[in-house]
Amino acid sequence: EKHTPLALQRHLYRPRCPPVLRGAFTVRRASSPQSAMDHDERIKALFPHVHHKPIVEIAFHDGEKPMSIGRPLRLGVLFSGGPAPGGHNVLAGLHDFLASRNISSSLVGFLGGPSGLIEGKYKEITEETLFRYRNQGGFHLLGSGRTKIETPEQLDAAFTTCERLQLDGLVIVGGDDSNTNACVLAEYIAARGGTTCVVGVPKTIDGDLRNAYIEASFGFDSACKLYAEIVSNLALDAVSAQKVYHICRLMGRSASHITLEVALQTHPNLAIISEEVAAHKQTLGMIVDTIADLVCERAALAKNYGVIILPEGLVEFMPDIKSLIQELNEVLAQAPARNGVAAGDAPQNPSEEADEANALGDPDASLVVIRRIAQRLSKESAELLSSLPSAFAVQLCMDRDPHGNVQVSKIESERLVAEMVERELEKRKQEGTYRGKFSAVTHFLGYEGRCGLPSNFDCNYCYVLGLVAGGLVENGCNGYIARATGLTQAPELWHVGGVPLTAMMTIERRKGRDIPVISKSVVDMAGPIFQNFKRERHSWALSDDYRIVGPMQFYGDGADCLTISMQIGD
Ligand code: FBP
Repeated sequence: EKHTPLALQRHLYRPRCPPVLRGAFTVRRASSPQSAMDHDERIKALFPHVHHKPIVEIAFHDGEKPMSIGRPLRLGVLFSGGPAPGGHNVLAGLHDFLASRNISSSLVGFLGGPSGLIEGKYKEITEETLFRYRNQGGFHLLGSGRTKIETPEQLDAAFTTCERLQLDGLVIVGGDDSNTNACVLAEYIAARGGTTCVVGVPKTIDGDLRNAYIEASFGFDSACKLYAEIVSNLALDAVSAQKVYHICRLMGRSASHITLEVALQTHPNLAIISEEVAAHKQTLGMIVDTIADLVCERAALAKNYGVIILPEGLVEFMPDIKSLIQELNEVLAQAPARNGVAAGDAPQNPSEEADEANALGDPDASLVVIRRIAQRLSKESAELLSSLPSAFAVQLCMDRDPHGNVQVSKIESERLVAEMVERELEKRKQEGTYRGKFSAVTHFLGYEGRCGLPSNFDCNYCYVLGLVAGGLVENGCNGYIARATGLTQAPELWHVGGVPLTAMMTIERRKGRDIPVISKSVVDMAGPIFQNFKRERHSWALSDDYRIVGPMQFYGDGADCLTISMQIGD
């Protein structure tokens, strides 16, 4: 197989890491036992075996003691949740750690995410299987999934697999929920007298697994660089052709870190940040007005083009849409939602009626059903539903998950906003307050950001996290997450070690139950990253101060540059 010079360069890239990880190292205590972020007593009661442990750090092996070869270890690893660039380098780090300590060690990868562990589906990871995946994007060597390990049956099945395969360690590569699950599993295994040590690795492009202990999740740096490249290309298109507004929705369901970072990198005319929308209780109408005002102001300067970015999770942060969704969930969940039509029976309730209209693909029937659903909503929500472009009303009422809930991530908020702005501008035209031309092209920048080539940073970071996770397992750090700190410095200067997962936990009420969770970090509006954006954004609105970032660099100047928000920190 012939490789391009870049492909070859990536295959041969040797991740940089702190020198301590290159030789035999020890893991030592670096703090007193850590309390949970909040609700310490409740967390203690839930995790008696893994709570109140100290932070640990990796340090040079004490030179006076003889260097020892590690005992052979058998390790399992799985990817959980959405892919993020760099995941394969976690496997590479784990593999190389094991190989460096004892060549009789082995690494198994569970297929398709946590379900692979539950069902005992795995494959051995050897240098031969791994070498083509080093420094490459995707999670496809193993696959990933969103199954959770939380019910008694799932926990028991996971435990059984660990016992059957005699795993010394299990490394779970995931986001906040997956690491919460990792902690639950660590506790469960310890309580049953198992010896498998569960260790987490912080992953997610969304960047919302970040707290006092974890500086960054892997994947964020690469995904933002790719999205920024695309947004700045669209900005160049806008200013060149001078005829359209590019409206882009960027991934990140719960937090707007990606949108904020891409805004800082590319200087769009407008960037909407969900956390600010929620804080200022901005309704859909207010957001539509903000965009329409911008379009009018730019039109007055003869600029009928521009770039607007918004986060994937926006709809859930607008108070009016949020209440509408909550009400719809209640009305539509009156009967189990199903795909397709009730066999033979006449529709019984809104949920079934919606299914039927949807299955028939009849837009008029759908609208009749939506009108009927609206009758069961509060006055405000009914009015909002009927004011939405019909495609969105249909999307809200008909596209539901297996629990009957509205699938918020499927809502094309960029199209919703574009259509409503168009309507608003038409109104202003009639009133004589606007005379420009508005044409919007919408984009969703999502999945393409999760599997691209990892940046040098993510290659290094993931490899280091893999090595560290191996070290944590070897030292029996059950219920820990691997970490590296000082990430704005050169990798050779990073500090590495582990933090007990319970130290990052609190209790939150979700779906009517109090449960232990690792909280998602959302954009801190008082923090330096948002404040920096707030200071700058006004100058981006009318001027075309687009920053054209170009493709991610892998060598030469700028190749090791971090995303702006990681450089500023919160
Ligand atoms: P993770 O938190 O699992 O890393 O996934 C993040 C994400 O990429 C979000 O940005 C997005 O909302 C979601 O995954 C989409 O997930 P799915 O693959 O299930 O459509």
